[in-house]
Amino acid sequence: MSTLEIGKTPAVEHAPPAPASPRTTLKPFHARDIRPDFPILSTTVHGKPLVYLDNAATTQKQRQVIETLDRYYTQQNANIHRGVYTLSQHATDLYEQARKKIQRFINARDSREIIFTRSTTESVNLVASSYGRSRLGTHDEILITAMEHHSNIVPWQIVCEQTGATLRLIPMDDRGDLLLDEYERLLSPRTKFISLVQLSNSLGTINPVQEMIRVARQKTGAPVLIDGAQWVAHFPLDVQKLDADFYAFSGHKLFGPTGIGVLYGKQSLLDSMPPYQGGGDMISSVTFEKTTYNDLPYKSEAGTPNIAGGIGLGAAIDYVQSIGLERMAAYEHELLEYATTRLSEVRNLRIVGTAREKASVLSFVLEGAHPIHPHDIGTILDGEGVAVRTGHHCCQPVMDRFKIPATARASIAAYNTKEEIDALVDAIAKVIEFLG
Ligand code: C6P
Repeated sequence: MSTLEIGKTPAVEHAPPAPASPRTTLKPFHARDIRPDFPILSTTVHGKPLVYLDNAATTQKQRQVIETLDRYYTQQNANIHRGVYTLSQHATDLYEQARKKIQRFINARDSREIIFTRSTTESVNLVASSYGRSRLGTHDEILITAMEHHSNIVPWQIVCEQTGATLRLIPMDDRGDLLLDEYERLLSPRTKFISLVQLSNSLGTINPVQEMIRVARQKTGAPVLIDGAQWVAHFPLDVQKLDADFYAFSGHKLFGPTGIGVLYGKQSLLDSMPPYQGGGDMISSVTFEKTTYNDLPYKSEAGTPNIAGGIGLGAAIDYVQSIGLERMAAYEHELLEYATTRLSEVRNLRIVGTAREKASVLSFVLEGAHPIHPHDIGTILDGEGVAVRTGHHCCQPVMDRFKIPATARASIAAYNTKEEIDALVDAIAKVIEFLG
């Protein structure tokens, strides 16, 4: 029953987050403790149980998030920051509570430092457009790594085209580890912005971004943005300890809804930046002669936002915190080691990305006398119910660096199991049997 009772606040958003289920508080963590919370994981594909190993693309959603979205649209939907009526004020409260949950989740100093965006992509574009275009010029350099996702390359290329700044690359070795000596060498008074991926979606490399920020502080005054798209679902995050100036991530890779993302920014920087977009909500007053802007965070959030998405992301964060990211990370580490060992045993399979510190991602190619194209691998795996991503993973320069057109990529989340890794390996054996 979904009768709307205005004024009667659903308990879930106002009470402190309850554990997702009593099972999840048991230690040590195992995937079976949370799998029942994800309805899609018990479905079938081509008559086979779904083995979902494309978590770097997007994670599956748990009942708590699905129910939060359902409740929002059936009982709570109204536009926010606009209405004096109860429903609008309640929706506003829920949305702003979600912002505070995110603040606590990443340990930001102030909830005004949390900007809702559409995605990691939009978060990077916001900083590139607003900070990049207004502050950078000819002779300035922007530093990124050689393993960035396109969304942390192209916005900076656009800034370079518009301002005359130059894009510089921190190279990596054949394992997919950054060359940190080169990084230090590249840092100079010309460096005016640094944008680094924390966990590579194509190689699985964990970059030592805290140390890289520390070194940057010694050598330049350049702000540092961290692309945390892949990090947030796997490890705890403390933006103050990290000392990042900006941090970008997407809700949908953190068990939350699509279409909602976050940009964290230090307040002083966000305050000093011109607005990214103009429109409703981001203004304080408008006349045809002059417009003054709203305070943070609203200055950076023009127009009606993804209200349900923000509230749904809050529910996803409640869920993850009720389990504990440290416990999930320990389990995932063990699973990644198991998967690495099992895949390494497959004849003619080469793992692309063997960095010292890795998480979640296993990219591979099948070589030998008859190399098999990753798309063919993906198609046959799909027939076995195994979902992996194939292609360049929005990292074409990484493919060029490793002189390959594409990889097949399995990426794990906390709900994956060793049995699913075995199913992946069995399905790869079928690929080799058919096409090898
Ligand atoms: N990577 C993948 O399959 P969006 O699309 O804005 O939510 O996230 C962009 C993005 C930025 N940085 C990194 C490191 C990423 O992995 C991604 C998204 C997905 O690998 C989709 S291309």
